[in-house]
Amino acid sequence: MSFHHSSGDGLSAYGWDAGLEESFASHRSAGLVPARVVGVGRGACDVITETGPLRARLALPEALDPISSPCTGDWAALSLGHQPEQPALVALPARHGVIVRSSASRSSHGQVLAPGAATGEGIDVLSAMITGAVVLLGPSGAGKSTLGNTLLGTETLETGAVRAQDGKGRHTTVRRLLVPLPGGGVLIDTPGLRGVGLMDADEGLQQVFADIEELALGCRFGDCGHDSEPGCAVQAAIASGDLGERRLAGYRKLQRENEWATSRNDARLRARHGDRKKTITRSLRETYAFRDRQRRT
Ligand SMILES: Nc1nc2c(ncn2[C@@H]2O[C@H](COP(=O)(O)OP(=O)(O)OP(=O)(O)O)[C@@H](O)[C@H]2O)c(=O)[nH]1
Ligand SMILES: [Mg+2]
Repeated sequence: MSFHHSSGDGLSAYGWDAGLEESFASHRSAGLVPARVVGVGRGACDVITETGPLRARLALPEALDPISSPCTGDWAALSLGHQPEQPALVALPARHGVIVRSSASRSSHGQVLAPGAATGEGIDVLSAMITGAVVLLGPSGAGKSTLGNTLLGTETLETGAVRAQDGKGRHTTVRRLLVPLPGGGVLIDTPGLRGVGLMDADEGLQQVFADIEELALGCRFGDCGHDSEPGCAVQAAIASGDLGERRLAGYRKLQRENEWATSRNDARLRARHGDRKKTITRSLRETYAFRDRQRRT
């Protein structure tokens, strides 16, 4: 088996093309091979290479911005190494068309265009419209995976019935998954977020930094600040090299931003409440003044 193909044969189904090959030239000459990230786990990710699927460990430079951590759908440069060395993901070529963070929380509901995902109605039109990558976004139970399966023509993606009492989803899809579409292009199924905006970012935080949230379960204290508390599993992971310090810094930054957004929202609610009180007081004052005038006359 040779890893040195001149073009990404097995990768074309995943979107590899001449343009990408061209931009990969410097990585090629450095002995790296292209791969597409199809799933991300702790410290490793599932990738598709020209010669098939592989599990690669992450060997990205610490200097990288935390947002540059590999995500499902990313193109990556892989160092295959020598057996028994595990292939390593060493660089992430520039992303195109990335949504870093959306604040359109109010309009995010029902963004999944599901023209009868279960019945297949309108699917041919939708399929014909898809080029490149399509990402299924929306709340749990919206039918993202069902629509994905319809587009794929297979039952690849796991789906789950909504809860009987309130019709909400059960978070069936737990991680992002990339699969090639039969008519070209790729599809990324995602776990359902309750909201995509900052106001509801708690859950997003849990998903983007699932590794840290998972580590935090092992901390001695439930409210561990991952600073200098004894028995902190997050600091232990940093000490052992399992977790990068920059990733924790990125997590903290987003967490602070989220707390700020939440408190701002609370302040706005309090202010609105205050306004109402002012209005009531003013109208009461006017009522008393009116009565006083009535008495005097
Ligand atoms: N009747 C009908 N049911 C649908 C449709 N799309 C999805 N469902 C049902 O809704 C339920 C949830 O669908 P999923 O595809 O698992 O939803 P999801 O958005 O992937 O949910 P998460 O993975 O939890 O984020 C399943 O029982 C589906 O069969 C549809 O177009 N019509
Ligand atoms: Mg799903």
